[in-house]
Amino acid sequence: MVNLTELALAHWDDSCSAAQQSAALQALEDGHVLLLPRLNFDVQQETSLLGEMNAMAGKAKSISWDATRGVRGHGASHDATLLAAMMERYATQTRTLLSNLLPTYASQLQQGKTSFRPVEIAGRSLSWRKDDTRLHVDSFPSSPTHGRRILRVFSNINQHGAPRVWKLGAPFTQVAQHFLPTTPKPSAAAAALLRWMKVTKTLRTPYDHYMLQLHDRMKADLAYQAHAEQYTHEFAPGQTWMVYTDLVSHAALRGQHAMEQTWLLPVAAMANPAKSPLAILENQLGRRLV
Ligand SMILES: O=C(O)CCC(=O)C(=O)O
Ligand SMILES: [Fe+2]
Repeated sequence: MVNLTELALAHWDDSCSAAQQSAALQALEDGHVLLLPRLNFDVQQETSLLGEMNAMAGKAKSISWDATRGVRGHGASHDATLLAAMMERYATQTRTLLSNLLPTYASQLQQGKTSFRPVEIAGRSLSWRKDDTRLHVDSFPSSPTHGRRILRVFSNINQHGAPRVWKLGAPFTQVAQHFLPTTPKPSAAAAALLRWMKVTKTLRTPYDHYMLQLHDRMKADLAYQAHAEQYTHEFAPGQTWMVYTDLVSHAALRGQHAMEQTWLLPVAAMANPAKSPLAILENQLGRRLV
């Protein structure tokens, strides 16, 4: 059984009932994917980009944008102004959606990167660590979160009817139980060195160490990939979904043309912080991690 919760919102600025708000909050914190099957990200102004980007197949897996650094990862020939406008519109619309749907989070959400994913996933050749067709939980090697949650919003903007096909895997408590016993302990000296060498933007806390280890160990373990509990789900074009990708084991198998917005949330802003990866790992390891 795939853990999916559906809400029938049709516009990014729809107001939400208290019942919808609490259903959304609970679903996300419980590790469900919150599916908004009628919420489409309109790319009419930028359809030219979608065609042009076909030519990029095999290159960067995503083009990213944030307000301070602008567009990154696009080829010189691509229209950075049009790309930036599309990305900024996606960031703004997801912010509006979250403020209506998750009002208790709204003031605490920190905006992360926006990405546009122009390349077909299937057949891409990437190192195992970057290969998102393998089940994993998200952890960013150079951007430690210090325990903050990674909440991501995705929209399938494929114009040719192609679904975005995901796998969803075992609950986080099981993932942690499976991998923690063989995971090496973090080293404060190694973390300081990584910071000094600017490999990480801030100090890699023990929490970030364990999350990165889980990400890597899941992806590297082919027996785990083959035998772990997993379900396939297809997100149709025109659909939007959001999920805590630090908690939910996921993989993206097929699909082309998607938008994604990352939001970070302090654990204290959750309705139930005990459901965070931080609390689950601290509980299993019997120590503080941040
Ligand atoms: O591109 C996607 O659909 C999801 C890929 C993924 O796992 C990720 O971005 O963390
Ligand atoms: Fe991921």
